[in-house]
Amino acid sequence: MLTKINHIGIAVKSLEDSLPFYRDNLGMAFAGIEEVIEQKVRVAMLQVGESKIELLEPTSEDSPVAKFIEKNGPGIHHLAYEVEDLEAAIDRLLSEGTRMIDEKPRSGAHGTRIAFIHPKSSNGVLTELCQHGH
Ligand code: CMX
Repeated sequence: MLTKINHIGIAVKSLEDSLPFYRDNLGMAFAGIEEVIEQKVRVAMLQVGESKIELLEPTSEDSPVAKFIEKNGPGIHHLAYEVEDLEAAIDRLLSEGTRMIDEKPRSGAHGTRIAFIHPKSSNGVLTELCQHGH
């Protein structure tokens, strides 16, 4: 069902303040900043081999990322796996009793379609499934 790790999401208070460490000190290839309105975040993507690091800055106080930072401080927020068929993956997980945050695909960064699994069903790790294209 899963083909690879697409990205690891890291919650940050400010992209401008946190980006230089990843881009300049760690030397990751910076692939640009994008706002994902539906998720209330601004996202900076950095490429590492075939995977990415996604820095997430909340754009409003009711963003899930704002809530996360308030509770835990900045840090690893979620893990995202790539799938070939998102609807099929959601259906299979639901039929097996997995608690999905998204029972239908939503829009993610860079033209992906995404669905989150609730951390209560994935051992405390917020887990995203993503598929390229629409
Ligand atoms: N990782 C692990 N656990 C998390 C978590 C995270 N990122 N965020 C919340 N939780 C846990 C909390 O610790 C809490 O656990 P306890 O009940 O044991 O205390 C529980 O989930 C409920 O958390 P909450 O603070 O009350 O927050 P909500 O229930 O309002 O929301 C969640 C939690 C995961 C459902 C919500 O954040 C969500 O829908 N996330 C998916 C969307 C998202 O995160 N978007 C941003 C990224 C977008 C992108 O990458 O494009």
